[in-house]
Amino acid sequence: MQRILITGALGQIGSELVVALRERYGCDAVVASDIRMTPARDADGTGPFELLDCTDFRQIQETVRRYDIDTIYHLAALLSAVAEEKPRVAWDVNMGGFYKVLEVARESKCAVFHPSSIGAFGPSTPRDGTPQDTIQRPTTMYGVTKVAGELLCDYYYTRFGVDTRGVRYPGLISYVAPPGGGTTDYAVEIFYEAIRNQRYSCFLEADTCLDMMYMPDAIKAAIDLMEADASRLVHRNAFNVAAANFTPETLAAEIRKHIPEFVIKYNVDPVRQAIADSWPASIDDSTAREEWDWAPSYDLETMTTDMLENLRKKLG
Ligand code: NAD
Ligand code: AKB
Repeated sequence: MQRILITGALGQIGSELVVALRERYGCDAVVASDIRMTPARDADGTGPFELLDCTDFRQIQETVRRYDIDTIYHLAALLSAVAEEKPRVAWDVNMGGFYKVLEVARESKCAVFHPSSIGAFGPSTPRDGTPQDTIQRPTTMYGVTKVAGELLCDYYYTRFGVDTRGVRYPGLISYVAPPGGGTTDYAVEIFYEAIRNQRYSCFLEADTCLDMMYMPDAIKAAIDLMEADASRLVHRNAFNVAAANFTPETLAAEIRKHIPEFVIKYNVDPVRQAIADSWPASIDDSTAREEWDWAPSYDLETMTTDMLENLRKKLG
């Protein structure tokens, strides 16, 4: 029986991963945790929740022992834009926290899911159709922690046999919880503003092309990889996964099919633009398709339709 701990469970991914894992393995089998507790809710409120700072080794160790955890989905981290504002904190949380999670996993023989990012690439990486194995010299603190995290995963697997697995997510789009301060956040904000005000001021340039993914596919990727037949996994860590590929202008045009009066303007933030410019325009996810049958369900059209429908319900 799986007994799962999720760190950073109140964030954009965790808010939906907790629900999906509880549906699959039972409510009591999934312990949600975060450094904060919102007054209104503790994850989805249907199972155990712990206040847990992932930089505190003892807290992780005690929680894993108390609940007899065998699998950790480690989501606690600072995202790219926030990490550029606070590089020291980003190093402490993204690197220090992950190292401690891996140490507890080694000690208690837990499997670990680690979400890396397209941010693990940099300006010297091939920009189009970025391969699975390629140059990784990121120029952001976020990217530095993601590459180091990928390497640590490989190290803990080969040196200690810890069952580490991970994907490189593109920008994630969802309506349940807001994004946590990334460079791709525009692709979520745009939907809120399209419904509320029929206009949006975008902080990236009109033709900034990036890979994106709808949250149901991101959740599926995490669970499918953790359940994949280990004997087929050549890479194990940091699989490129992609679903949709577009610019702000293309996304605005797609939204306009549903909200014809929608207008997009541009007020470019140089910091986030520089981060986006250092990332691939598109990544090649054929290795994930070969090794664990990765296949997304949503493209730009189906994601936009579903996002607008659900966000309209949410916003009343
Ligand atoms: P998020 O910012 O929405 O959530 C992160 C959560 O971590 C927050 O709830 C925060 O309170 C918590 N947290 C922060 N510091 C903590 C600490 N010291 N101890 C415990 N919890 C702490 O992030 P997310 O979008 O859910 O991302 C989760 C993971 O997925 C991150 O590693 C991120 O880099 C990665 N990722 C996300 C995206 C995306 O588009 N959302 C894309 C690629 C990779
Ligand atoms: C960010 O923009 O920081 C994240 C990511 C792609 O890692 N959404």
